[in-house]
Formats: sequence, structure tokens, C-alpha cells
Amino acid sequence: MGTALIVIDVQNDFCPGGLLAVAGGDEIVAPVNDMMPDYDAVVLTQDWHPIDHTSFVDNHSGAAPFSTVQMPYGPQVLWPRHCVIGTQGAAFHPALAADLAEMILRKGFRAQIDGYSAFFENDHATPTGLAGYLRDRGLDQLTFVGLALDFCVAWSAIDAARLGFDVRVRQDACRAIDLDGSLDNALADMRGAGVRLE
Ligand code: VGL
Ligand code: ZN
Repeated sequence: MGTALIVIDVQNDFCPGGLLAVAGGDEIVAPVNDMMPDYDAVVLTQDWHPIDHTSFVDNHSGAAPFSTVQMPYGPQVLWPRHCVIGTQGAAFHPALAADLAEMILRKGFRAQIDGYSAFFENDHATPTGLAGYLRDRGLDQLTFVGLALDFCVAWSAIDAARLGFDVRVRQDACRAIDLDGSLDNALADMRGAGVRLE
């Protein structure tokens, strides 16, 4: 029995001034830091894309940013280039207490497939290894915070619930992109999966 705080993608590119800024993204840094000591373990995830990543709109000639295309693994939103491996945009927000994390998980590093969830790539089948890490450490009560609530936080929380973890999301320590109703859909999907929204 143990608790983990899983902090999703609190990176410069998802904060104001970044390449895929989420409104108010930087406002969650202080509350997330304050939560960290209350958990048995802190895990950070880091969106981590090669420059030729299939989710980048500039790798699809003529496509509009934020449009959706069909990929072999399902629908894919085409995002502005963001969180390119090794760039400042991919670094954690400088005020995030990253030193308190015991595990940093990178995702989305394969050019041909995106990875919103901390548990599976977007084929919903290829594992990241995080479930095994949490189980090996006996961390079964998971709290999710971070960016963006309606994409990487929601996909992670839903997968965690399906994998049998006890899952809650602290909405005050998340911010959303809210693209074409994605926030309402994500909240409904999380409730349906048994995620506790707090
Ligand atoms: C995310 C869009 C693209 C996220 C990552 O962290 O929610 N959103 N890549
Ligand atoms: Zn991404």
C-alpha cells in the first residue's frame, strides 16, 4: 500500500511563452510542489519528441494546426512542434521541484506514434513500463496533476484506473487545452472509468 503523486508534463512548452502553451499552465507549479511531500513517491513525466515526430503539424504538408488525421493507431491531433528532445521547451518548468521526484518517465519518443498516457503509447497497447514500476514499489493509490488535463492527464488517469490502480485527479493542480469540447469529453470519460475528480 503506497501513494504516488504523478506529475504530468509540467514543461516549458506547455507553459505561457512555450510552443504549445496551456493557459495558466505555470499557475500549477507552486501547488504541485506543495503536494509532493505528502506522498510516498513522486513521479514526473516528460513529453519527449524527436523533431520528425508524426504529431507535429509541420511534418504534414498543408495540414492545419489542431486538425485531426487518421493514423494506423487511431485519430491524431496535429500539434504545433513542442517538447523536442533536448530543447529548453522540453525541460521542466524551472520552479518545479523536480529534485523531489524518484522517477522521471519520458514518453512520445518514437517518431511514428504519439504517447499521451504515462502507461501506453497512443495505440493503447505498447506499455511504457510505468505500471510495472508502480506495482514493484507497491504504489497503488495514484494522484494525477499537471498538463494538460484533457489530454495527457486524462489519458494517464483513465489507463491507470483500467489497470486497477486507485485513481484521483486534483483539478486545481491541472490546466486544460480545451479543443472542440475536449475538456468536457475528458471529464466524462474519466468519471466513466472510475477516476475520482477532486
Ligand atoms: C500533450 C498535446 C501534445 C499533453 C502532449 O501533455 O497533454 N498534449 N503532447
Ligand atoms: Zn506531445
